[in-house]
Amino acid sequence: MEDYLENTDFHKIQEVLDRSGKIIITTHTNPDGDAIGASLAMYRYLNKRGFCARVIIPDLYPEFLAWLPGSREIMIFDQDTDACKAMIRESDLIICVDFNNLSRLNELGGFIRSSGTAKILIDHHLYPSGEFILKISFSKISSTSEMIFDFISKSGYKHLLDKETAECLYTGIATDTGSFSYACNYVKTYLITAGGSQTVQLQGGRH
Ligand SMILES: [Mn+2]
Repeated sequence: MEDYLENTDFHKIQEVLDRSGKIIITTHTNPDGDAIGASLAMYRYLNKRGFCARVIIPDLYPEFLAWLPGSREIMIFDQDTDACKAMIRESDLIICVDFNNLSRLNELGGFIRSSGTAKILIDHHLYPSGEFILKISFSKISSTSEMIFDFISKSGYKHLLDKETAECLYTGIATDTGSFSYACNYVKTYLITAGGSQTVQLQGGRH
């Protein structure tokens, strides 16, 4: 697979991150395994790097995702609206994962849109909206979770990928590929999910 991150705002996002402290990660309503897996993996990564990151989502995730490491620390906008709003007001940066338009977040999307905080996108759906100042948008990939793996690796922090982060990413990739039945035509997807962060080459070939 091409190093698609070079064709995105990847490097500019590194600069914005370096100037940020409090970071919100968010995803779409009725979140699936990729939405929650990608959010929690990013959450673990950023906190390990010393940022103060929180995940805020519009509504509750399904119970079968409650086992994912960090799920209990997710803030639910529907249930805890005032605290979520305060967090967003205080944040320096909002990272939007696994959706392409803030309208997918209902009331939370409206609040984020009207907030002055910079919004960046990491997502694999076509036709991202213009609401994000910087974007990593790439549709020829299994999942946002695979993109988060690539993002962390290319940032030079692959060593921060622990077992819990791998569980989040695996869940996301397995969800969006129907347990590896579609959208997974590249060897790299399998290498990542085989768990060998040491064995993964960023340049995988088609199988
Ligand atoms: Mn997805």
